Amino acid sequence: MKHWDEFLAPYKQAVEELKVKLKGMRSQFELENCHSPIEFVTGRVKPIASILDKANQKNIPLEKLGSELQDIAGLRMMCQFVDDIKKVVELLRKRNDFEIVEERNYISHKKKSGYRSYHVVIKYPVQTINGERKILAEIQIRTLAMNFWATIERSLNYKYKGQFPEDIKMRLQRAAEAAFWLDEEMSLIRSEIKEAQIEFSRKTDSTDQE
Ligand code: 0O2
Repeated sequence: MKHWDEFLAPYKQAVEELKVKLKGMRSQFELENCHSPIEFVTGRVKPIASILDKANQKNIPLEKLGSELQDIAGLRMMCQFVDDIKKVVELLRKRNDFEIVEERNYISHKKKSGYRSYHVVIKYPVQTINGERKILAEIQIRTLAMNFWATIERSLNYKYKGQFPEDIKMRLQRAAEAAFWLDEEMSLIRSEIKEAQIEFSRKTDSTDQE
């Protein structure tokens, strides 16, 4: 147990630090009174049982967990609109407090399950009393609709251990499509709002000049 505590300590520290940093990005948008592409941020250290399950599934020996399991430290950034995801990824790419080692785009290439999300794997330096340690962390960026679907699918997966009955499988596929269309509709409404705002500011400008 002490061994796990020691192993997980830098991951816990990284998750805490990254939550503060990523939530800080949202606060900065609020301060500037502009639309924040980040709705909320969550973070977790993978439970030991899940680490062992995944290591087993992927044939990862325990001594290679740190270098091969990328999501022991996991962060999620939720966005309102699909376009916001791109903005968040660009903001992450500009940061110099970590290095991006991999990006996986499950939005343009959704998973067979129907899962959509953008994954950014980073190498994050943690300062410890024994010096710096660089650890891997995974940031998942997704819309509220993608998150809703993934959360429900995850709990069903837990219940059925991945062996979904056919009717549930079909409903999940339909729900994934519904989540996709919800994102599409919201994006369209969003451009409507933008256009209305431009129109409104043009009108107020011209009345000011009269
Ligand atoms: P948890 O409970 O979130 O920790 P893989 O081989 O596909 O399992 P890999 O290669 O490690 O995964 O990387 P990937 O696919 O980029 O990231 C895996 C993580 O993405 C998962 O972690 C989930 O968080 C999420 N994810 C991927 N596919 C699905 C899916 O079909 N449904 C849901 N709900 N989430 C998914 P874990 O460890 O599986 O789970």
